[in-house]
Amino acid sequence: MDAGYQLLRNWLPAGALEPLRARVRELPLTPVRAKSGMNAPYGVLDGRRVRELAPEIAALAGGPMRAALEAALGLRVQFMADATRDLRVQRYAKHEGLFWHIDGGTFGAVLTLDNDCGGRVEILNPRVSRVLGPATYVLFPFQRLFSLAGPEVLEPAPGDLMLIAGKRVVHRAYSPRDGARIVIAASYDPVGMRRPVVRDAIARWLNY
Ligand SMILES: O=C(O)CCC(=O)C(=O)O
Ligand SMILES: [Fe+2]
Repeated sequence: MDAGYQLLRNWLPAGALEPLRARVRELPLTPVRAKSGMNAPYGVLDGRRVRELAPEIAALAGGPMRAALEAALGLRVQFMADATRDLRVQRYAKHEGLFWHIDGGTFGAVLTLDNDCGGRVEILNPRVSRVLGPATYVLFPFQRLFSLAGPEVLEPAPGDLMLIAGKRVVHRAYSPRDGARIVIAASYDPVGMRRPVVRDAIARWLNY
């Protein structure tokens, strides 16, 4: 993953998409509201609730999605050791999404189930990300600056799996039109990695 990401088109076997999508559509996502311009709104169901309500989604993220990431990396990974943030179902309606950020987990796998809103992911290359990564915390009022840095723009279709070195490359999700993009997103660390204690505490305080 030299570019910091890989998009596996049509990763989900035909026949698996419809039932999974129907299952995810019935889950009760919680709206995340925009807090004083620090984030964009979107809907989310966190890892604890996903495991309670839809254990088969946790099995998908802990099994085949993880295996796809391991194959791409040539490295063993496990869920990030945080049962709230390691797995989410996320829904971005028109003008919703995630501001430019880097992830808490080292790697991510994001399976798109619905995308009828032109929903996209934009990713800055690793070189630019090295410079701008730390600035995601202070430049959140100036989102346009990141967009000027020439991101790769992906428009994942239902069934596509995106693998991303989410802590290394600055990225965002955005839905420009009516409709919604719905994803299963999971975060992983290399097996045996120690989590940064202080950074995790701050992330939990900011996110939930
Ligand atoms: O929706 C996506 O494709 C990206 C999600 C993401 O960046 C995240 O959950 O951290
Ligand atoms: Fe992310």
